[in-house]
Amino acid sequence: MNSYLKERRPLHTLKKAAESMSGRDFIGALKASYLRTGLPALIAEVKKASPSRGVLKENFDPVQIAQAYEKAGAACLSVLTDKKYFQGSFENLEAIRKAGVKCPLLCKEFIIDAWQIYYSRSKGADAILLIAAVLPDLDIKYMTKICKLLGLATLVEVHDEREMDRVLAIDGIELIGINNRNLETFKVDMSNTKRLLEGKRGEIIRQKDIIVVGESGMFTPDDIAYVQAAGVKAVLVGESIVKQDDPGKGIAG
Ligand code: IGP
Repeated sequence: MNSYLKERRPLHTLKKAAESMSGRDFIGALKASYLRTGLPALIAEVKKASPSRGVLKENFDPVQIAQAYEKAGAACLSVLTDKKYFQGSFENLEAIRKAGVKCPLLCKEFIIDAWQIYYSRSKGADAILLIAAVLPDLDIKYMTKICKLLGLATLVEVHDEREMDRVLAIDGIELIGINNRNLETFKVDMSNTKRLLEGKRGEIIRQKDIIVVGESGMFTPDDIAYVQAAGVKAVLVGESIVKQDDPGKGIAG
């Protein structure tokens, strides 16, 4: 069950709590980092476990990991809140926010209901994830509008050409994530990013000034260089850095 339902908070107080949160500029932080370094901005993921790999980190301390990422130069952080598949929690998101981490935070939750957006914001999110594979176009459009009202960024995730074309047809999309991992088979294929940014699609993305985030399965500087050459200006990395003894070192390397 969704946490916001479990808490049984009346919706008007949830709306107030969400609206009273001050946010950080997620997209601005990505752009600034890319301009400063000439390399894809890093969204470093606080991830305890995954359905394909099981537990990635024993003695998982979300605040410590977030602080190490920030110190090592991550532009933004992604915090998994989904419990069932990733052993994450909204408590982790809130704790990271309250610990004074300044990087803008992406809340990694499977959002299917607009109230989850308010809940995420009330727990400290600066951006949320919308997965094109599970949401109809109208929901993406409507939820993106709600996020704009609340000052949140939306990362709309696609995996294939069909989803990319659907999302490119929606007005107001500023950030698109291309997931290199097939969510049904868990297979990672980096050339997915390249394929989806070729030709007409790449042109539309440049025209609309959309930032593309390469997602999943990146382990080496060559992987980052590959997706950068394909046209991404940001990358979302979890497993390869969270697994290091010192997650900050994982970034530096
Ligand atoms: C990070 P990786 O392979 O570096 O740990 O991947 C991130 O891309 C991945 O966690 C992710 C994800 C998602 C998780 C991408 N899209 C949607 C949950 C839901």
